[in-house]
Amino acid sequence: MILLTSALFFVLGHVMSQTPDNDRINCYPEKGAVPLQTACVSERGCTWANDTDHPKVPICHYPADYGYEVTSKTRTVHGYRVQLRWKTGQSCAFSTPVQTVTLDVEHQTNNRLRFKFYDQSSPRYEVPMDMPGPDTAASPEYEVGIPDSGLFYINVTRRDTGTVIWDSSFGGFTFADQFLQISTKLPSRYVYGFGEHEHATFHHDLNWRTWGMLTRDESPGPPVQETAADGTMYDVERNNYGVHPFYMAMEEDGNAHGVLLLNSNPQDVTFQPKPALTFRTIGGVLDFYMFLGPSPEEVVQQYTQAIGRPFMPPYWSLGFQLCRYGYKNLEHIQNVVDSMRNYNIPQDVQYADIDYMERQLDFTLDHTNFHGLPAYFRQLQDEGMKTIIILDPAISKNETNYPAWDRGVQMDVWIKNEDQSGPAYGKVWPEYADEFLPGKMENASWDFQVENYRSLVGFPDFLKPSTHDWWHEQIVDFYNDPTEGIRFDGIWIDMNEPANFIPGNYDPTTNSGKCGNNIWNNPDYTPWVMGDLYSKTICMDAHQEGTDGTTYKHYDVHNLYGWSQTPTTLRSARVATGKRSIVVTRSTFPGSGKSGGHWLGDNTSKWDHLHKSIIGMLEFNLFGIPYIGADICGFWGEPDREMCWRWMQLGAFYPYSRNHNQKDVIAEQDPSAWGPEFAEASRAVLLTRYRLLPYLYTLFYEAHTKGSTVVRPLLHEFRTDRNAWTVDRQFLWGPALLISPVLEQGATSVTAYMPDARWFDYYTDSEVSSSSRGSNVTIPCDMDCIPLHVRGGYVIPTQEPATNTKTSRQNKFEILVVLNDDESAEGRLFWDDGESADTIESGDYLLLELRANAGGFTTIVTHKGYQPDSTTTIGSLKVLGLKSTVGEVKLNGVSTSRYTYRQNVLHITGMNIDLAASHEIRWSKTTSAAVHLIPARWQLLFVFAVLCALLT
Ligand code: MIG
Repeated sequence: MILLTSALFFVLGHVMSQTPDNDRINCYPEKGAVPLQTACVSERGCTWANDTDHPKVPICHYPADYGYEVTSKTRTVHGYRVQLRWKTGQSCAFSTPVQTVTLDVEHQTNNRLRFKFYDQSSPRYEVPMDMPGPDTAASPEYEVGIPDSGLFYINVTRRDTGTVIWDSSFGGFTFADQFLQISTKLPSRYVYGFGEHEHATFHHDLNWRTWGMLTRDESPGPPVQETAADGTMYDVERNNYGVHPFYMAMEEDGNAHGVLLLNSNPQDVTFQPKPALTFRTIGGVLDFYMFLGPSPEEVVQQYTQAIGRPFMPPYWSLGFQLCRYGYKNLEHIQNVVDSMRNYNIPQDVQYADIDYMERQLDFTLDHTNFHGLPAYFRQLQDEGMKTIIILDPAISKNETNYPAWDRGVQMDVWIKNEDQSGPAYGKVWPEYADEFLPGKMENASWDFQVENYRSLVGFPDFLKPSTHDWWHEQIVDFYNDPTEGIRFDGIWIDMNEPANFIPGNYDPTTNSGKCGNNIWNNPDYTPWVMGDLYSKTICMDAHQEGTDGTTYKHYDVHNLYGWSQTPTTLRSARVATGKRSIVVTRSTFPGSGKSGGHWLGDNTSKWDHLHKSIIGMLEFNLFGIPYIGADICGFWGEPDREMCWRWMQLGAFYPYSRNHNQKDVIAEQDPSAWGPEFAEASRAVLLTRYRLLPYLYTLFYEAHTKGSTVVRPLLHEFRTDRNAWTVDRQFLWGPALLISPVLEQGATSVTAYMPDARWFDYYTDSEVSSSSRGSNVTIPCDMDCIPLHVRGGYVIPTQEPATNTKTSRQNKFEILVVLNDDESAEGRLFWDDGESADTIESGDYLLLELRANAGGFTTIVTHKGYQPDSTTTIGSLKVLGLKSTVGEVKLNGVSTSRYTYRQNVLHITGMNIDLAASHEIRWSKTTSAAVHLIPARWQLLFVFAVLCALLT
């Protein structure tokens, strides 16, 4: 390597830079920009260098000394306050740099660090989210480095290993009004998170990839093409429904940390192969929270401690759920439910999509096609099933006597236009009443329909307290209305990005959308999101209101729309139903997991979406939203039978297991629609799910109380195993159940990675050869198969299944003990009535510790606040992995003969012992086996001793 003495030099006509390719932070980051040398150097203050062949290395990049200088650094109670000054005369490509920026470093706890850049002299927008403040940090796991003077940078080192986990010593740090940027080096190439997007792999591709974050009604799929300034095409990754500026990164030694940028403005991140990461946002402040782990699981626990722990779902919501868009009438739903029952396929929940409404108006019923729906849903409930209805946020203004609109006006709930002269109108689903329709044309183009059929709608401002009252009133009234209403059990909230079918606010002159040309709608820098900021939504300059007279630009809070709707919807559903309820929301933000689950949106009935759904599921577990699943068998497009079959097998292991279909799809894709063989395969895999539900439910208890993941990436359990860092075609339920689904057409086997642990085949109880530990195995897998393995060291509570949870909950428990190499195992069972609200808070639950070793198994009741029905006992116990034979079994001190011991599997049946009591089950070896364990030279002595003992 040549020693460089100046910043630039020329070789063969190329402008060279001394900054290595992978250290170059792009100074022309805007979409479709064509960098110009003069502008780069004179307007942007950047370095021009075209000395690379790599098409993605930026030609125009920030000089290493671009940024702020430290003017003072003082100690504070919890850390430091640092004052920064924009370097004199430095250019900024986008908006106005804040001249004096304050950085507060807070050592919040030993494992949580916050550092926040803001403008002390002029308050800026900050996310209205309750985050915990500083607590004690007596011996922090991190150390923060900031120079006392000169060019500013910040680095963070993990104390006990010396690993630098954050290092912003790159050029380009900017804190301008509408362009805030900071870059950091990454400690490894293994980075996970950021959303919501469809990623091709769970670990990020760091080869110059940019991901925009702006909540948008956008189906997951491949990048879209947009046209650059010079007419060439470039790719933009799709920004999907939610926004999660959070990542977790591995360090080379298997430690992990997480970073949240608490910022809700439109933003993007760019990875480059240094490895490094650049954050760019166009408003708010740079408020970082760092979580030190050190295990990936601890990162998520610490992250959810800060943003809020996941809600506890009702037990029924872990059952199988069925939905489609385009049920034609009540009979259509009834036929599907009947057909499910005819095949005895488990089902807990039946949905109604917007079809049930009159002209897609919230809180109405289509009396022509769904007149009997409320009665039918009550009947299903009486039979032990549950129901979920959809609600969209946008409310039509073109109705007469429509309480949802009229009360909304009275209570002043609508998001307003910029000058606050009225609501910011859009057009979404709701249609005009027939008498207002200018000649309905069913086969008209989408644009024609939107222009001519669709009403103007207002968007409730869910940041505003009066909107919560209004929404609550509508939900409760609808629930209780004897003619119009539906007694749902849960609510599904859709279109809450918020989605709008016209670009921006309704403009009567064009009969379409339009936004004023200003810094909110057309900022200098538009992050890498599809289209304009306001495409598919309302204008960014729209006016919103918070508590105590706070006002917001939609620009700042657009990403919070679904986030602000979810908790209030859950509260209303709880009040209406008087029970624990559930909300499934399309748009999410950090903290959404406290009150909502999520489905991965409008996926496609294509094979690759099986794999993508696993990645999405793993990501949402990182985001603290473990109640997650994808539309089983796909939303768009006609499903293929084999694909749908395999998808039912995979989907049986989504925490949120729902088969859902699009309206125009002709095929029914529910598991009863494909004939008896398909039905039988779906029934079998769903029964396996139902058998495992006590374990899944307990994992949700742990997510709710400790913030653990439910669906867990392999790397969370095997963090020092590099192979596990990239596994995303398999996943775990908690620590103990490994799921290795078939994801390819025509496959008759699965290649599964078996991390270094003791594993048993769930179905056959046979042990996986110890030589396979830490390697790939090929598992033959016919159409009936989805490989499941249980892990040594864990006790898994299961229950005899049934076709819905109301019944299965009364069946006997079957405890599965899977011994580790040292013949120990442990686990837990959380159990309550499954549907009362706040049982954990009120203590109305049962918690059992389950422990086993070579000689026995105990259940210890550690919390006894619930007594199950007398039928719900522990019926059986199965112990895998014993190393010696069993000759005697004692149940609470009493010998029993109701057991078998075959091929190292002890199976004790007919136990029927009270679930809510502590028990001890002992087993011992037969004498001959015991003698076997004694070294040969002692055997004679042993026999002698036994004889003596017998004689005395
Ligand atoms: O514009 O309610 O993602 O699950 O079936 C489509 C109809 C509106 C989008 C949701 C989808 C739902 C559909 N909705």
